[in-house]
Amino acid sequence: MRWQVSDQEVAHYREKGFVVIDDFLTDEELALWREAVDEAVERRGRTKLAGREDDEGWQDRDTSYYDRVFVQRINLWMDNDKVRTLMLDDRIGKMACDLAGTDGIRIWHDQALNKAPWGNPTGWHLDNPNWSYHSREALSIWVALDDATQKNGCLHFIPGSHRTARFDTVGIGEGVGDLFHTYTEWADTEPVAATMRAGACSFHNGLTAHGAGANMTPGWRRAMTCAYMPDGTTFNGERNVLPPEYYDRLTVGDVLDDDAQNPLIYHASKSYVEEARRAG
Ligand SMILES: O=C(O)CCC(=O)C(=O)O
Ligand SMILES: [Fe+2]
Repeated sequence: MRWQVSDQEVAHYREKGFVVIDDFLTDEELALWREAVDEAVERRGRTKLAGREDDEGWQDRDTSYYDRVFVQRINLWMDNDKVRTLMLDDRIGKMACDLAGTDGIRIWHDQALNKAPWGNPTGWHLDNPNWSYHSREALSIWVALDDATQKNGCLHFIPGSHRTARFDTVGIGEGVGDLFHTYTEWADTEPVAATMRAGACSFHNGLTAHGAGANMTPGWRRAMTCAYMPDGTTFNGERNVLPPEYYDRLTVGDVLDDDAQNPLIYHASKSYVEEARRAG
C-alpha cells in the first residue's frame, strides 16, 4: 500500500481539492479489498446503513432513481471484521492527515458505492454539507475496485471548487447538474475526469464538487470509500448517519469523539512509534 504522499500530491490536493494516487494497492491487497467488500455488501442485504435493519427509511428499494445510481452500503466497518481491518488502517489515516493538514483523523462513515451495469449517473454534489459537522478540511478516499473509466462512471471533479464552496447543499437527484443552479460561478468550469485502474484511489475534499457519469457498460463499477473528519470536529445539528440514541444525546457544539461511532484512526502524537516501525 502506498501510504506516503509526496509534496506535489499534497500541493495538488490543496489547490484542486482532489488528488489521484495511481499505485495505492498492490494486486494482492486489491484482491483482499474486493473479497472483504463483496462479502460485507452481500451479508448486509438490503439495509444501507449499519444497525438500521428495522428502519424502512434505510432499506434499498431498488426501484427509486437514487437506488439505481449505486448500491450504497454504509459503515461496513461496523459489521464486517475484514472491512474493519481495512478501514482502521492508520496508514490511510496518516495519508488523510497529511493531505488535510490536520493532526488527527476520525472515520465519519465508510461506504461501498457499487455502480451496477447501466447504473444512473451520480449527480454533481458536495459531501460535507450533508454531514453532522462542518469542516473545510474533511475529506474522503475513493478506492477503485474495478477499473473506473469514462464509460462506466468514473468520478469527475470541478478543480478548485472547495475553495469557494459554501455549506449549501444539493442532494444527488435526477438533475445531474442541479448543483450549478446553486453555484452558478462553477457552471463554466471544465471538470477533470478521474479515470483509475483498479487498486488506485483518489482523495477529495468534502467541499469539492464531484459527480460521476452513468455506467454505460454491462459490468460493475465497484468502489470502496471512506469519509474522514478532523479530530476535534463539532456537531452541527444534522442527523445524517448518526444512530438515534447518540443523536438524542448530542448538543450543537459537542465534539464528535465517540470511538464506537467515529474511531480515531491516526493521530500524529500517538502514532510515531508505529510509523517508525513501518519505515523500518
Ligand atoms: O462513486 C460515485 O459515483 C460517487 C462517489 C461520491 O460521491 C463520493 O465518494 O463522495
Ligand atoms: Fe460524494
